[in-house]
Amino acid sequence: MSTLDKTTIENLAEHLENAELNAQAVTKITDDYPDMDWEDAYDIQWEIRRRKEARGTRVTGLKMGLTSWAKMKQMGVETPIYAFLADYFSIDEGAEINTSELIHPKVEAEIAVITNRVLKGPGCTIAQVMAAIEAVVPAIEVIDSRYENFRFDLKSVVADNASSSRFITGGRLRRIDQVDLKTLGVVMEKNGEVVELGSGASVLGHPAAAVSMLANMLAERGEEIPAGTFIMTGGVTAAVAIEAGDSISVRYEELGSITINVV
Ligand code: OOG
Ligand code: MG
Repeated sequence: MSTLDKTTIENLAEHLENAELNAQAVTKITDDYPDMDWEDAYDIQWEIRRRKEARGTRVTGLKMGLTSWAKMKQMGVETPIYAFLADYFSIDEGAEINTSELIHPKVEAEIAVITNRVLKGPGCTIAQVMAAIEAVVPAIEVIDSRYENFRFDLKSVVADNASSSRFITGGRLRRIDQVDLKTLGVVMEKNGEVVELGSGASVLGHPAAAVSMLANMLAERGEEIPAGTFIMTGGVTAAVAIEAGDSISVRYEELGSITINVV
């Protein structure tokens, strides 16, 4: 059930997208619309997606967020959410993260997958997801909430496309039978020092569970995960703030490493 009318959804989408494109923080939208509900929040996110696609931007992937306890605890929320990834979010490994384009970026170590068949809920299972994983890929996500001080509630962050901003893939690709997604270890280093570590099981007990949850959440809107979709399953550990001059390196068991330099 939505509570906001179409014009308000469109205005809020424009407002949040402008905050992203201009790298300018705004107050969280639930301050002005305290009664907005989940459907409103996703309506705003889908309207931002529609706006970008209408301008020729391509959606090149999907993500789940707030799937690990470390992330939930850090942000003070307990429900996973989904969002979309646009073509210009992708940065090649070796390229730099430019903080002048961002508000207050943080990095997350993520396990990503690429699927090879449609995944459709309701009732999508971990087993169906595992059978549909063509490749397991390491990723670093750069999140950048458009809200002041990176403070928000769930509805505000859903509307803000789950803070999505940039992501980097690299390392080495593996087939699903070459890794154990649960025990897959992840170590994040900032300027040569270990700052966060975890394993795949930190993500909803099994990273594939994040993908089945995504299929089941999309089904509520009559949507599915198309074959060939790149999906980030959510930060394994808490997110780490970055600033110009930092170097971030994440090592993934069996998947190599990804290093990014922040300028
Ligand atoms: C929301 C996005 C969370 C993840 O991997 O958990 C996310 C946020 O924390 O700003 O991308
Ligand atoms: Mg993330």
